[in-house]
Parts: sequence; structure tokens; C-alpha cells
Amino acid sequence: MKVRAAVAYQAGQPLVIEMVDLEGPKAGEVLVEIKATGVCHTDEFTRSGADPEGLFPAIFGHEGAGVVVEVGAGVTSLKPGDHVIPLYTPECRECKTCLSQKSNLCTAIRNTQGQGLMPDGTSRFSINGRKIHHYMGCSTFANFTVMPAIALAKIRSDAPFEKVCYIGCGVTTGIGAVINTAKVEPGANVVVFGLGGIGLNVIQGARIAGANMIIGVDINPRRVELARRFGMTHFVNPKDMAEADLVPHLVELTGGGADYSFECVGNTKLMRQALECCHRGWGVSVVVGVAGAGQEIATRPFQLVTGRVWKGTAFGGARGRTDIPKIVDWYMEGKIEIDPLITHVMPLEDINRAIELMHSGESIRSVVVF
Ligand code: NAD
Ligand code: AHE
Ligand code: ZN
Repeated sequence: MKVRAAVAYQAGQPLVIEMVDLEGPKAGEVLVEIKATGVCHTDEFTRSGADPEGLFPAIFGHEGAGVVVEVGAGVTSLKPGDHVIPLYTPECRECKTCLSQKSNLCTAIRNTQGQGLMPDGTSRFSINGRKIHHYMGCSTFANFTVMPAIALAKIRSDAPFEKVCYIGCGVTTGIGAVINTAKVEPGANVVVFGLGGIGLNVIQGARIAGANMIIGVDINPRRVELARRFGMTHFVNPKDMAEADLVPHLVELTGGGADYSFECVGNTKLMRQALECCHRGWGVSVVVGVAGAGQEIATRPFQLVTGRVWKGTAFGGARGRTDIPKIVDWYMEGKIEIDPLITHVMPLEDINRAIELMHSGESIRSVVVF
């Protein structure tokens, strides 16, 4: 079938809206009509060329919501008409990692997904006979996509697509980093670096977890109002001080160091500061941000010897098919807020504007509706 998609032909170039060919679902696969998709910083990270795994041409997008149109042979978990959220971290419930219950990093389709391909090693997207890569196994910047059934979470049918698409990455990553990865406890002091689409959800998660101080760190003061509404108690702008003074300032503010810190920018200098502002003996720092190709993190080993812990999280440690329907329920029951974070809504034709709004710091999340 012909579908409408934003195609990334080359790193650093704007996305191009095209009619592309999409093959139907093979065994174990599902054809999904995408109704809405968020634009996450990771899409832009790959478009820009900073992602060492970036492949072109490709159809990006991994924060979608839609409806099952057709299922391939052997698919029993889903049927046409089901509402779904695509999962860039699938949940096969059979691989060593899924069975371990120690991590959400299901390995069932990781190799082919990293090559921009479906599990059988081929792509369903093409244009004029030229292959187009899938992206993070999702490719939600298209009005239809094909996904493995293990990478789709079935959700309730009364949830609005243009809001719950954000649960496909940003909401779950931020809240999950707090609840699943860090396991923040009531009364903890938390520092969040980066108050964008992910960091504000970390703040929301910290508030739900009952944190005491929630300190936001960002160079964009326009983030303050919304961050406070989501639970931030203190704001620190690194531009107000010398770089070397930021960590001592945060340590002083928290009365000895953060119990938990989160890096939600993708900047390796901030990752170091996030670790080093943690409390001696027990502070845990979680890397959420994705750093560019070839970058490395550094600290004095003494920071770890003296009890600080450096961790990372992908998709907030969430097991998608199990956890995503619950997070959608939380939204529908008013336990979490999403609407104020979706600052811009646009048609697919304007998707390059979403990237501009991200860079200018005007948007938190832009959502494309089909
Ligand atoms: P975003 O662009 O919405 O937000 C980034 C924020 O960082 C902005 O508010 C910006 O002002 C702030 N910032 C930039 N430079 C800064 C600095 N030097 N000091 C302090 N603040 C600074 O991005 P996002 O969608 O929230 O994504 C954040 C990061 O998380 C990205 O690297 C993205 O790739 C990554 N991410 C990771 C996962 C995961 O599973 N680990 C999931 C989603 C996104
Ligand atoms: N390809 C990048 C890594 C990108 C990355 O870390 N992706 C996160 C999700 S970001 C969502 O916005 C992730 O889940 N990674 C786990 C995995 O298996 O890819 C690079 O630097 O190579
Ligand atoms: Zn994302």
C-alpha cells in the first residue's frame, strides 16, 4: 500500500514528506495505522547525524499511538481495531532478559532492529524500489507502519491518541527512571538536569514518589513555570555561576548531596556533574540522556569508591506490554499529567517545525497528528 511518511534521506537534512510503499505484515507482524506521534529528542539526535547507529534513508519516530489494521500469520495477541502503542523496547516474555525479570532490555529482535530491519532481515518500506530503513523498530513518522506483535502494547480504546502517544517514550522514560530504575523513596532529595520532554516527567515521577527537594537544572529559564507546576521545588541555572561552582552549589543546597540525580540532556559534562552532586556513601545518578557518537563519560574513581552509584536507563526500565497499559490508566484516572507538556500539535507536513521548536527551546513536546 501507499503511505504518507516523513523520510530522512541524509543526516543533517530536513525530513521530506513522501508517498512511500509499505508491504503488508508477515508472520508475527502487525499493520498499524498511526494516529499521532510525538517528536522526541532522540529522533533529532539520529537525524542530525550524532547517532553512531544512524541509518539512512529511514523513517524516524518512536513515540506513537494507533490502531491495528491487519495481523500477520500466527498473531494471537492482537486483532484489527485494537488500540496500541508501539514499543521500541519490545517484551517477548521468552528471552533470557525477559525471563530474568532483572531488565526490560528484551533481546528477541534487538539485532535486526538496530539494523533498521524487521526480524526477518528485510524492510517493509521502500520508495521507487529503493529500501527505506525502519527506525527503533517503530517508524511512527508514517500514517501506517508494520511492527512485530511483541513490540505493541494494547491499550484501552477511550484514551486520546494525541496525548497517550507520549507514553510511547517521554512519559514512561521519565517516570520509569524514577520508579523502576532509581526507586526513589519518600523524603529523598532529587536533582534533575534538563527540564525538557523527559526531565519534566522525571520531576513528575519524583513528586509521585514523595521526594522532598526536587531541584531542576536547566539553561532555559522558560522551563521554570511548568517545572514548578510538575513538582520542582528549586531551580538552578548553570549560566548564573562558573562551571566549577555548580556541583558545590547543588551539594550545599541538598545539605550534603543529592540522594538521586538524573541527567536528561545527553551532555557528558552534565553526566559527570550529575554523579558528583550525589551524596557521598549512597547517592545514585541515573543517565537518561543519549550522548553523541564517540563521546565518553569520565569521573575520578574516588567518586565511586566513596559510594556514589552510576546507572543508566532505557525506556525507564519499563516492560512495555505489561506496564504501558497501566501508565495509560494512570493518565486516564488523572494520576499523571500529560496535556500541559504537549505544547505544539501539527500535521505531518510541518514536522520540520517540530525540530526547530525543539532547538529554539520553545516546545516541550510537539505531537504530529495524522
Ligand atoms: P529536550 O530537547 O526536550 O530537553 C532537553 C533539555 O535540556 C532542554 O530543556 C534544554 O534547555 C536542556 N539543556 C540543554 N543543554 C543544557 C545544559 N548545558 N545544562 C542544562 N540543561 C541543558 O529533550 P528530551 O526529549 O527531554 O530528551 C532528553 C535526552 O534524553 C535526549 O538526550 C534524548 O535522546 C534522551 N532520551 C533518552 C531515553 C532513554 O530511554 N534513555 C528516552 C528518551 C529520550
Ligand atoms: N543508537 C544510540 C543509542 C540510542 C539509545 O540509547 N536509545 C535508547 C532509547 S532513546 C529513546 O528516546 C535505548 O532504549 N537504547 C537501548 C537499545 O537497546 O538501543 C547510540 O548511541 O548508539
Ligand atoms: Zn524517545
